[in-house]
This record gives sequence, C-alpha cells and structure tokens, in this order.
Amino acid sequence: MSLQALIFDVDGTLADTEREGHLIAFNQAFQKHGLDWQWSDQMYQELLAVTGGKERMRHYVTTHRPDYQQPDDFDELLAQIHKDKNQLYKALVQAGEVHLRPGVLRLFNEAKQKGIRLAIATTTTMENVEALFTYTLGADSLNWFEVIGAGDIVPKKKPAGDIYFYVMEKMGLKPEQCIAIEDSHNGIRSSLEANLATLITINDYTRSHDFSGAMAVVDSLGEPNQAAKLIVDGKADGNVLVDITWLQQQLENYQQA
Ligand code: XBP
Ligand code: MG
Repeated sequence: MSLQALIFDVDGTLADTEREGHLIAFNQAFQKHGLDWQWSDQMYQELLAVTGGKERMRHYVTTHRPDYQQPDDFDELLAQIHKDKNQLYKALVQAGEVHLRPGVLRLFNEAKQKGIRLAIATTTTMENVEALFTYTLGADSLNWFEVIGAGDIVPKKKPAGDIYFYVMEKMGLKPEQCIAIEDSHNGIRSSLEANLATLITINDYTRSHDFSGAMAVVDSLGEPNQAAKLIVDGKADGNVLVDITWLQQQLENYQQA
C-alpha cells in the first residue's frame, strides 16, 4: 500500500527537547518547590525509561528517594510540580533554547508539497507541543498537522500503542498507509503495537536502545549538506537523506519482507 501519512513523535525526535528543555525545567521546578531532587544528565537518561513527566517523578521518588517523606497530598504536589515544569519548559522553548533536529523542517515541507498527510503522536502535553511548534516554526505550523495526539488524551501512554491507534482512527488510515517516526525504545514499542512501520532517529539518550523491528534506524533525518548515517546492527552503514522517495522505498521493502 502506498504511503499516505507520516506520524511523528515529538520529544527526542523533532528536537532534543529532553536535554535542552524538560531536564532543565524539571530541575528548576524542583528547586522552586524547595526539593533536593536535582537530576543529572545520566540520571535523566535512566529515568526516561518511564514515559510521562508525572509518572517519571513518581518513579524517581519510589526507586531513588526512600528517604523522602511523601506528604498526604503527594499526587497534588506532583501535579503542581509538573505544571510548573511545563511553564518553565515553555519559557525555555520561547527563549530559543530548544532546537529542531536536522531535516525535520525539510521533511515537513516536502511531505506537504507531495500531499503526504502529517500527524503527531506524543506523550507530552498539547501545550508543550503547541509551544515547540509556535516558537521553532511559527504558530501557523500547527495547521500542518491533521491530528495532534498528545498527553492524557488516551488512557495509556506509550509504550502502549493507544496514541497511534487514536491518531490513525481520527485520520481514517490503516497502519500499512503510514510510517511512524520515533527516537526511543518506548516509542517503537508503542508504534509496533499499532502495527506501524517505524523509522528510528536516534539521539544521545537513546542510541543504545533496542530497536528490534524497526523499518530503519538513522542518526538524524539529514540535510543535503549534512547526510544522516544509516545504522545497521548498531554500526554506521553508509549515508542517507531521509526524504519521501527514500521513505516510500523503505516502506515497500518493509512490507515485502
Ligand atoms: C516523551 C515523554 C515525556 C517528556 C516530558 O515521550 O516521555 O514525558 O519527557 O513531557 P515521547 P511531560 O517522546 O513519546 O513524546 O512532562 O509533559 O510528560
Ligand atoms: Mg520520543
């Protein structure tokens, strides 16, 4: 079946939002609440195994801070810290601290030009998605996406496939007509549960993840003057530019295999 749509993850895929945005914002929010929960880069890489900011904080307290006395209103406290974290995240995005990864804008533009439909499937909140697009691509860019599936819109976050099922249902598309673009193990678990051919674009936090079942793995989408590396069995295996023609070819090969 021919390619109809690209469904993009956000964090780590479109931009290095985790290192440049969320991690810094979490630490700022902890400080604001007088908590000594400062997360190092290494600690955050480990904590990313848990998707969802509230879920990640709860996991940290349970597994790393047995000394912490949870107050009676702990759930509300987590919700408030998360809200503050997202405000701080948005401020960082607005200040231009979070950058789109290579090839992202190029691929959006080519897809639009060629009538390939675009959507988002993410764990983060709609507000964070809106901020990222508004301050990196302009407010109008939100209209490029037919469906934005975000945050708590589905009961089960990634690695469950729910968010991808939600997006495909809204678009009236079958998995064979789409490609998911992800950056992490939890991301591909989610897209594979929804039976989607998945392109992985790794980043520093995810390069050692297990991407079994991926259609292909690259180290970025690449630009004409900055080719991406194709990664096979964990090793660089030639250069590639991820464009619509290449994606269509990959999808065909994947479906025939
Ligand atoms: C990203 C996440 C999110 C972000 C923080 O997953 O797991 O939790 O780290 O965002 P994906 P929130 O790449 O699948 O979108 O704090 O809003 O959850
Ligand atoms: Mg991601």
